[in-house]
Amino acid sequence: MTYELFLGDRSFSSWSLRGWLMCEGFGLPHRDTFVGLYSGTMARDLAPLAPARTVPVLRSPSGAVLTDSLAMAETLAEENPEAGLWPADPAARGLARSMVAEMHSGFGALRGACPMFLRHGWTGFDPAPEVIADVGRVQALWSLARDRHGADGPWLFDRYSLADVFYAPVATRIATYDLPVDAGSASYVHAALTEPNLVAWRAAGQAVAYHPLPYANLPAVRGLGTLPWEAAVARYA
Ligand SMILES: N[C@@H](CCC(=O)N[C@@H](CS)C(=O)NCC(=O)O)C(=O)O
Repeated sequence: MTYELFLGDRSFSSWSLRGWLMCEGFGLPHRDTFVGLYSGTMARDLAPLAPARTVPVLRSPSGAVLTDSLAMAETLAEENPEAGLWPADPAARGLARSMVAEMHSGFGALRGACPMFLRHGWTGFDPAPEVIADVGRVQALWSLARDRHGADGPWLFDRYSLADVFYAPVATRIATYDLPVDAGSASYVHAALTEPNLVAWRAAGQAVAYHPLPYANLPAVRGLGTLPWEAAVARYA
């Protein structure tokens, strides 16, 4: 029983990272195919998976084709009840589902101003008030989950769950752009960035050469300094 996973890019595609972590993070066998997210061939590459338009896409051994990360997450949880993708406790599961849904549909300011960027950290980024507000809401959700359900470990709930999958790219954005967070959130960011699957995903992406480097010319990052990735992560240790 092997899932087929269609992904875009390891360094810049936050939704691809989520799609991969929701398989890899729970030991679900998957075969990965990278489509031409930046080469112009994506529509052609995804044509056999209609109505897929974006990455990630998942083809289940059941034959179902899932074209959105939330649908993928729910289908993987439904088809693998023993894998523990959602927290077991109903109250925790309800909060995890709410947080995942809010991530999927929200945080537009943070996502717009701070694209996921796993090559290196930036220095001197000046977040707009709307970005600060989004980070404030993220921190409120993280501390609520951790206070109620995750106090004994590093994750949002008692065990690594889909909530951690969906917030992993947010943790990378906080570290890359050096966004100010409280101590509890900083330690969660550090746990998310040093999680072995995320480390492996990022490392594999470093081998890819880009001409030009996507997102490096965004107005928001023009004129900023750069910092090695490890130093950016260490800012949250
Ligand atoms: N709602 C979708 C969003 C997926 C998405 O926007 N993926 C980006 C890559 S990170 C993409 O495929 N962009 C190409 C495009 O929009 O044409 C999901 O949750 O899977």
